[in-house]
Amino acid sequence: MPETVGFVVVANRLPVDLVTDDDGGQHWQASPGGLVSALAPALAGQRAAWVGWPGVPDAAPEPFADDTVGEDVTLHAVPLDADEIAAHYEGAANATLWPLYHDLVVAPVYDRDRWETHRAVNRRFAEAAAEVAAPGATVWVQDYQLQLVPRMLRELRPDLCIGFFLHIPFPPVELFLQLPWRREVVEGLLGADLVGFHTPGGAANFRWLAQRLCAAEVDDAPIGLRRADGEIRLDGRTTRVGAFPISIDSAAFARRGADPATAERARALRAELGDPATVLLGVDRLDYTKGIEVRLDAYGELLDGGRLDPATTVLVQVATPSRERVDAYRRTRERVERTVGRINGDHAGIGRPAIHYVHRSLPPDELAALYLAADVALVTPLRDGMNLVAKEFVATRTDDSGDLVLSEFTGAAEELTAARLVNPHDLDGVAAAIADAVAGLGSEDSRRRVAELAAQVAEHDVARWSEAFLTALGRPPA
Ligand code: ADQ
Repeated sequence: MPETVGFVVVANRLPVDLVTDDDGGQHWQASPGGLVSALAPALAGQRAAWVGWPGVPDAAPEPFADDTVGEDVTLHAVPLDADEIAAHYEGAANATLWPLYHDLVVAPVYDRDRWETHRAVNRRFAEAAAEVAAPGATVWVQDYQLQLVPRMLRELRPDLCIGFFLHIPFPPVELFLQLPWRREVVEGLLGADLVGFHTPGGAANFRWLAQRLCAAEVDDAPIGLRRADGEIRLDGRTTRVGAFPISIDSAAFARRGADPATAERARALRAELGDPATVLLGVDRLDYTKGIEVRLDAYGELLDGGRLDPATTVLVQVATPSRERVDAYRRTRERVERTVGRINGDHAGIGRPAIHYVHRSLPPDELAALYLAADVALVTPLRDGMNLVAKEFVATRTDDSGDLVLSEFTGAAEELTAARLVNPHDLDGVAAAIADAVAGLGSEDSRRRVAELAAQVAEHDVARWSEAFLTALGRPPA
């Protein structure tokens, strides 16, 4: 039996992935995504466990520790075989729930066999968590891949204090009702003591569904949570529901931004780009929800119409490879790359692209230098739970320069109201916002707004997010 601990994180992925080298050897490497930095403050200074999948088929190492999260956190691998990865991760999670929760940007696939496997995998995660949690422990379950875990875990271990946080949007009720397993998901989440969303709208949708699908009793009265939304009572238990907008380690980004080495690298990057007057920047996982094509099309139209000059303006689009085995992602990549090719074909000079497209992940220092080198960040998702790139961009810039074009359909837009907010479905509006941002660079208005954005992110950092959630959950202090 593994040693039990008082605080357990359950997430689809471990903080490290098992990577196979060219010579057949294997090593652990920090896994992609921001969950490690989001949970680091909550994990610090206590014995804890992290239950998750190691990122490759059939890996089943004994519990171990890794520097990524420190030696006090034991990592417990949940093994998945290739069929389970296809049915649960690529299927139910990323071909069903992901598009359903992101406004049906592509059509969700409703496949009964895949859901069956999804359920079995959720049970395996619940069993692994039940095994490492000490009596009365706090267990924090993360995200859309594991929505069935809270109830399964509650049945195994009624003594636990269970929290759940959804990192993606919780959809409008009309869309959610399409899901053949809608009641199972709502009941799954209601196994938690506290369910957190990025926005009050997500929490409100969930409460409505609990009432309608499970005949739960719902109480609107504020209950003392920060931006609380209420309580749901079902079968003699109470689940609290609230909005907890996630953030970043704002001070770490500001420190990197203020580091002379970052400024030096930013100058070098601009020089490598040909010292253009204006640098526009997009940074995303290559995902159809991120609206990469929206900003490319808007930029293309601005060049076509002569409103931006390709001789003095460049767009840098960094797109991390993501979910490349899922069809819709392969098609998105093809479309993005075709559009980049077309715009460069129409507008690039020899050796002087209008768009620099980078299809890989960048190390943190390089990303910070890009945030500094750019003038205007373009964050145009069709739907996004929060969007950390918008926050990272403003946190890195410590001199109030630059501007942020931000989709209204991100969680971030509810907090970063001083950004240039756009409807990503309105191409004219997006193009106008980009043109206005470029024309207004250095103006009193843009400096005031960027200062306001930076102050918002500095104050509401990720430590505050986890603290607010765990306090509302009632976790005993570490
Ligand atoms: P994601 O959809 O992955 O997260 P986002 O919030 O933007 O989206 O986070 C992406 C992270 O990856 C950022 O920290 C960014 O710096 C990093 N990143 C992106 N491209 C990169 C690149 N090329 N190189 C290096 N790093 C790169 C999900 C939800 C979001 C929610 C987060 C957190 O979809 O809405 O904000 O979880 O809850």
